Amino acid sequence: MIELSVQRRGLMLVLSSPSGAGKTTISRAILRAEDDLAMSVSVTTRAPRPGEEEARDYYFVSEDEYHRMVAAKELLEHAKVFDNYYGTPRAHVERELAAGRDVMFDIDWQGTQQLKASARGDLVSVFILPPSIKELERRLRGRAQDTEEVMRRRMARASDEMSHWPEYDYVVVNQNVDESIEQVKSILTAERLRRDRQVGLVSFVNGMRGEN
Ligand SMILES: Nc1nc2c(ncn2[C@@H]2O[C@H](COP(=O)(O)OP(=O)(O)O)[C@@H](O)[C@H]2O)c(=O)[nH]1
Ligand SMILES: [Mg+2]
Repeated sequence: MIELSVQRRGLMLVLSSPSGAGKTTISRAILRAEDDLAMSVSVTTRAPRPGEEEARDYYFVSEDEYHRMVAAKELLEHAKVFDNYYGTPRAHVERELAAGRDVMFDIDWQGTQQLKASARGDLVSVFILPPSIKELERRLRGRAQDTEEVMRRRMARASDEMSHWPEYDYVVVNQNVDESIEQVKSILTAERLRRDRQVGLVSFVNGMRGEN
């Protein structure tokens, strides 16, 4: 049996959320479950946290290197988030999309706006909200041994980031992580089936009609 597949245009799946809403857990699970989906690994000038790995979590770069990449237009989008610089290396994303694979991004609202401006038709954006502010605070506390002052700043940032939800195509409230994973997978499945992304449809259907 030959495997039939209609040639498809790769899409860009953006996940944004305030820190602590569960985005990393969700994106890792989706990456494991989905074929034809690559993760965009960003560059950042912030220091690696314990447990973070070069090239898996981020490419950790100096500020000089970051500014060089910006000037050389090697970043598809870039932004200062809180106290550090972040950006999406362009070459990897373009290679994956050209090969018909989808690419997932964990970027903030500033980066999402830039991608929207440069690639609206290929972009699918999802905002992940925590189920409540209490739960967000609990998750942020669980993760670090921060002082009260640092904790207050993290909550204020989360609140700022959260205000950007209306700029996204989809919103998932992460009450139950397994359910949220299924919901994001459903978004991906539906978006892959959009008529205008299935660029091989004309020849596919013409081929069938010509066979009669
Ligand atoms: N615009 C943009 N934002 C990014 C990029 N990489 C990560 N971010 C965002 O920067 C923020 C801080 O990320 P991180 O330092 O990993 O801390 P986190 O809040 O614990 O996830 C998050 O909102 C990320 O989505 C990037 O390449 N571009
Ligand atoms: Mg992160």
